[in-house]
Amino acid sequence: MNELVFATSNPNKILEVQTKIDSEKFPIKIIPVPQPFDPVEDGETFLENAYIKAFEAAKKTGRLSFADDTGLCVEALNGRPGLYSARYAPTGEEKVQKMLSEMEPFKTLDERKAYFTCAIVLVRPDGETIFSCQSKFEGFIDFSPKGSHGFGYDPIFMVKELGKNLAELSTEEKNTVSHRALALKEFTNWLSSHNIFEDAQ
Ligand code: ITT
Repeated sequence: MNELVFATSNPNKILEVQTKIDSEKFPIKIIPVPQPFDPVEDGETFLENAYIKAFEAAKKTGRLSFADDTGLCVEALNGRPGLYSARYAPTGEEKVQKMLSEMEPFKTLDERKAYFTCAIVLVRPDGETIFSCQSKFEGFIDFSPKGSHGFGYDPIFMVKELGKNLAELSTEEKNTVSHRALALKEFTNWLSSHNIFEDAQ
């Protein structure tokens, strides 16, 4: 089976991506990049940061590699934490608590609009980008955390259509709606119509 290296140090992302690829029976084997893997993400956009991670993994392994760069953008906070979502606070729990206290002044759901964005970039070892896309998944910042699945900001990200927060969804359920699932869908659609394995690696 053809293989792609996934440039991440986040095991939750590996689980979500693996589960999505398996559920679609998509004929690609995902190989997590060998750890430790911690490139400096100093890009000015999500796409630039995804490229930095993917290229670093492609150089390290000599193989086609992809990365996902994700952020939570909150309307009332002028789009913060956005590109700085990983550095907002050290742990998932602390991120959630800090966000809840920053959002304290905003008392109605309408004032608590937010979205996750997920950029995916696929890079060859010579540094050429062969695919990129970016998704947007809209929701609201809840007034308190709910659920125990997922990671990061999932306990406070409310999906209005489902009446649930992301952390209340199983990996399979999160994969039917999330920012990562939307971007992955675009990625696998593109992969099905392009034979990148013939001469790319
Ligand atoms: P890699 O860069 O190694 O892939 P990361 O966790 O640092 O792992 P990102 O920079 O893409 O990944 O994500 C920034 C932060 O956003 C991350 O630390 C999480 O706290 C949060 N995050 C990312 N994806 C998320 C998701 O699906 N649900 C909730 N929070 C998420």
